[in-house]
Amino acid sequence: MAQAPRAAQPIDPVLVVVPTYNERENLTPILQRLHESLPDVHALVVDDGSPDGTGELADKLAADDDRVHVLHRTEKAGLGAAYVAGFRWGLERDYATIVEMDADGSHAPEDLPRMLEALSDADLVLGSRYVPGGSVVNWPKHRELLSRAANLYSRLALGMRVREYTAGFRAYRRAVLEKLPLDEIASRGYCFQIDLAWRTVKAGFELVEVPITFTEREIGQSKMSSSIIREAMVRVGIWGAQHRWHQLRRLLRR
Ligand SMILES: Nc1nc2c(ncn2[C@@H]2O[C@H](COP(=O)(O)OP(=O)(O)O)[C@@H](O)[C@H]2O)c(=O)[nH]1
Ligand SMILES: [Mg+2]
Repeated sequence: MAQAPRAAQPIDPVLVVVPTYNERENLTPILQRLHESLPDVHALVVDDGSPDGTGELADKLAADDDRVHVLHRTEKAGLGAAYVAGFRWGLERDYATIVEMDADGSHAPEDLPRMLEALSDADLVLGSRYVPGGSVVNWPKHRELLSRAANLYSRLALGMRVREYTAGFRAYRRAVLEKLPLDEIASRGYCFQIDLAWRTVKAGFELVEVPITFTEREIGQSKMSSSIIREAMVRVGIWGAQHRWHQLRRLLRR
């Protein structure tokens, strides 16, 4: 059966997947803000056995609120694996849109209605810091430099017209996640975001970026590490080399 045109496909119901590792202090306020901003959306907390009790807190919040769900995983396996598990959970149910959002308050739920509106003309909406109107608040200079470098590197390697490949606040139409081979996604750390943006565009879906304000966390610790950076550099380098090789072969065949 032919797919209905995008505009005819529903955006609701919406599931917001929130991965957590040691975010006990941040979880209640972020879910509260989410539901103040969008009362009808559901949230799925994907906790990797946080030692600080985030998972138990999530269970309590879920017991009191039908809009909150929890997926417990036994060990810290990286952001990518947590999101893939969350996406599968959403796809097994009837959600039309699946959102990625951090638990630490860096992604403002108040920006989400605008992002969802932009889905009427797109299949994937990225909340971007680096498009006009986007901004960063309280981010240490070294983190901004690292992020800018990662995005420049990704642009040089992959050549897509995307300003923020690494955006971690984003909304997917269900059709995108149904089509992408979730089983094959091996990216564990933050290069998961680059991986999915790249696969989405290669699969022929429409990606748009809308400006957001990113505010560095006030409570808890970042899980960024040198192994996460190394993983991204190696994987993006390989994808870039493969992409350029295919381009060259196409050119030579002409
Ligand atoms: N479930 C799960 N969540 C994670 C993992 N690593 C990071 N997160 C969550 O992903 C979000 C972004 O991580 P964060 O450490 O704030 O990254 P930063 O903003 O780049 O410094 C937060 O909600 C974290 O709790 C992980 O291995 N498993
Ligand atoms: Mg953070």
